[in-house]
Amino acid sequence: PSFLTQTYSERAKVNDNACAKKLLELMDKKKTNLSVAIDVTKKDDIIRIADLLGPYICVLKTHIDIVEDFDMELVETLKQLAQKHEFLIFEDRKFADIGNTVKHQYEGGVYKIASWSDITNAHPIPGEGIIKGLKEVGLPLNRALLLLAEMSSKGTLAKGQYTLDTIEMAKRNTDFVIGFIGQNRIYDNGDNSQDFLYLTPGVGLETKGDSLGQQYRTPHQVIVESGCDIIIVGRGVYGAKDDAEIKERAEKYRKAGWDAYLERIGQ
Ligand code: BMP
Repeated sequence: PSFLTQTYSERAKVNDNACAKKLLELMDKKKTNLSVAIDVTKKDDIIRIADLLGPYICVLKTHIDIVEDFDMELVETLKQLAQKHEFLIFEDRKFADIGNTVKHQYEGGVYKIASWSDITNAHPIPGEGIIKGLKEVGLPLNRALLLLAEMSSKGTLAKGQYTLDTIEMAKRNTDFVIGFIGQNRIYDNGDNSQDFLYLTPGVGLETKGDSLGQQYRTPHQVIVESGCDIIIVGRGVYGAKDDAEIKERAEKYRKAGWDAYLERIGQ
């Protein structure tokens, strides 16, 4: 059967990537396919929101280079919160350089991403060397990679043959690549040979987009119509007026995403 109609826990059993397995298991346990993008710029705000949202999310998505007062204590705290609430950390770094350069960017520099982020992502634009470089750092640490197969923004060049070639690249690197950032479940051969996870940003219930090209779809469109697995919501959640409303919004998106998943698997 297609992975589309299987439960997250069934898929966890047959996925032999430790990181993907853990993710599918905790999604099933916590009943959530919601990832929140905490795109705020102060350390204390990230920590406060992460602790607040922990119970509602399966993945905490960061943009670590927008944090004004970054220090390693921030990522240590996020790691502790990830343990406390059982979620994975995904640094949305969008690597896009040659293998040798991304290796350094992933392992070292100011942020030492590989030391704290379970999942990161890369553009396939440089060719397969980018995966090989990241893999040298990430695999020994049991990290995993997502490839950007499509984007949510208006006019994206990631489409058509580019997207199909991205999927082929992933199929050749299944020891490290666990899935995609994308808008549609493009590859599902239905024969259980390889289960890729689809994480989808550009999700909003209230608006259709922003003034800078972002385009939003609903959790139902993403999970049921497009067959993706995890909804990524940023401003739709953290852009609330206070903590109580942030929580309310997280629960609203969690429920919408989970109900859509139940509909898809026919439960
Ligand atoms: P928001 O829901 O506030 O629009 O945020 C979306 C988040 O997802 C941002 O962190 C953005 O960098 C990321 N993102 C996206 O919007 N579209 C993509 O195609 C890929 C992304 O990583």
